[in-house]
Amino acid sequence: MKVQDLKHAGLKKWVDEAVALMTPDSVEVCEGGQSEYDRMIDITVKAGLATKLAKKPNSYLFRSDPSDVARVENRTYIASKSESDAGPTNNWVDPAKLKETMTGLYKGSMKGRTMYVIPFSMGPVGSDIAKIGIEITDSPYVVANMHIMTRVGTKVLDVLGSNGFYVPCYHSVGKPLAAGEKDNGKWPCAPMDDKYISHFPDTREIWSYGSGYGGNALLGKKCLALRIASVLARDEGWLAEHMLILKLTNPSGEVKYVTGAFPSACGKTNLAMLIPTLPGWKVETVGDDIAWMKPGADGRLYAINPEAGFFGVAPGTNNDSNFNAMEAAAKNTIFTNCGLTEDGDIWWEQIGHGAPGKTVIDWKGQTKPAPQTDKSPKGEEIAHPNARFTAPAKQCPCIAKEWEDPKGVPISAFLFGGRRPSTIPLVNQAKSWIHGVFMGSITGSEVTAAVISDQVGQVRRDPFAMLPFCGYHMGDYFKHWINIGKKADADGKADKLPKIFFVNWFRKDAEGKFMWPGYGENSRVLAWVFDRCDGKDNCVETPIGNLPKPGTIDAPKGVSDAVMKELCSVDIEGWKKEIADVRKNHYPKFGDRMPKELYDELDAIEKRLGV
Ligand code: GTP
Ligand code: SPV
Ligand code: MN
Repeated sequence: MKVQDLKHAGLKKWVDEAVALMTPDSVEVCEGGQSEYDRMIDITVKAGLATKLAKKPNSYLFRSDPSDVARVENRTYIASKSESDAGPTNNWVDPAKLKETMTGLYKGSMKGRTMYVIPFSMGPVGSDIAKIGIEITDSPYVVANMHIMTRVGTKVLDVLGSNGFYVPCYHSVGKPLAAGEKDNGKWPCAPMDDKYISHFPDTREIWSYGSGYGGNALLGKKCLALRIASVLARDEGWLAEHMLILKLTNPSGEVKYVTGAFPSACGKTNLAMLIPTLPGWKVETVGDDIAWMKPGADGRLYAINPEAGFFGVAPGTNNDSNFNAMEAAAKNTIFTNCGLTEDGDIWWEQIGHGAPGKTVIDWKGQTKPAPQTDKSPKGEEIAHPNARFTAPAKQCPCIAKEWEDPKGVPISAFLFGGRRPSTIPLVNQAKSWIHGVFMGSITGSEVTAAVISDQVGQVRRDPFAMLPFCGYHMGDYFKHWINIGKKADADGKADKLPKIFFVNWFRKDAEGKFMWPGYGENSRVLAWVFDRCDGKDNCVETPIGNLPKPGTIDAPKGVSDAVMKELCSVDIEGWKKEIADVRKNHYPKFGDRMPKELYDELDAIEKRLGV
């Protein structure tokens, strides 16, 4: 479709301005559909950027530039009008200044390339909860990924009409081509210091430059569905969260919907697609990364998955740990930074087997001896630790039938968690909504390879798993959560809100081994949560919250009763240290925007712990 055929006058003007600034060789409005997807892939194959996989139908492998393998938090900006609105956890630059700098970078940045204008819907097209974005990009890789991750095309323009609201999103890889120059197999991107992932919350705009990687370039995902949507949610009274959504059915056929907020690469996709080891239980997937939730007339929170695909972590995924993800990614899938086997298949660490043949090509394009097992020494991985698959959600064998229901699904429980080698128990139920908000606010986790950072492996506070994704002041975000509880109270519907739990699959023993087997065995915790929501007598009250009564979670094979006891008890000394750190280093960061209610919770837990 041509730009002059756009019916929305504001949109047409915005595209014309972008064309004048970025000077692409040609412009194309994406219509969606298989032939457009195939054409995008074909362009990348011809440019030497993608390899067709002989072993997986209609699937392709891309290798990015080594500098462009994950989100870049220190190049990510929340450019609100006032610095204080961005808060202490976001990078801030004056929006006018940032636009000036980036306009300089965008000038001529699409020379030698085609500009694609992608109309996309986050959420089912036309749903009341859905939001429309328009992404301008010079990357056919981005167009193809957006086709899988969002709903793209003319049908979105039809809903937008001639004056509808959309979030304008600029994206350029920042690598113009000189006359006759081609990518020639080299992933286009800009040097690190020229990369910018910028958000303008007051005007609801996104400007991304210099990176082609997922979270930096597929702008519907973290940029729109979390950073901008969190601001819309604050203003409109709903929640935009970094949460999976799952449907849990017990052996009697009763259903509850549960969400889980864990930081990047901490197990959302795996929990969302879990195959229970507990007989008779069933888990189905509604979403694996992002949840948008609105209060219904009945006082319950209804969640939709705004995405249409999975952008999942490849390493660690195998037929035992996540069979459903392997199936989802068995065809029509884009792989990024995985290894390539001699027979034309992907390979990664912990895929469950060594690589066939004599050699593999690693994520940097180097030929290496084929690994005999599925492990590689640290630093010598064949797949990048943040290698990803982009797979259509509808291909997932355990996708819930209601996953595209525009009304959303009513949530019974929120799980918060992270990678904590010590202190934090396997599962712990908050005593109340406000206690749950307190627990969400102090969440900590080891930093993973999902972000380019020298902190990888260190524990950092990641409140609500939203540290890199909250588009405004985190103190105000805590207040927003408190207000959801207050409003429910005022309406006499507090009992309709989800119950809040804290989980930790990542406790380690003295030898550094995981004490809990995780994956399918996490169903034991889900079952306990399910029963807790029904008020079953399966918990004991402790100073930190409600923990499982001994015997109410059966130990999985290989886990001794002593280990089970350790996982489900309160480490008083560890908690005293934890709380002291919150008091000294965490809460003071938020200054006078830190809600008093959470300081009251801090006082109360100190008292219970005997501080
Ligand atoms: P993002 O897509 O970055 O938001 O990640 P995510 O939260 O969806 O994480 P994902 O489920 O992809 O898991 C990340 C890594 O953690 C993978 O290597 C998994 O194999 C591993 N993992 C997931 N669940 C568990 C678990 O229960 N125990 C252990 N030990 N590892 C897990
Ligand atoms: C994450 O980092 O939380 C992801 C991958 O889900 S990305 O799309 O890059 O944000
Ligand atoms: Mn994520």
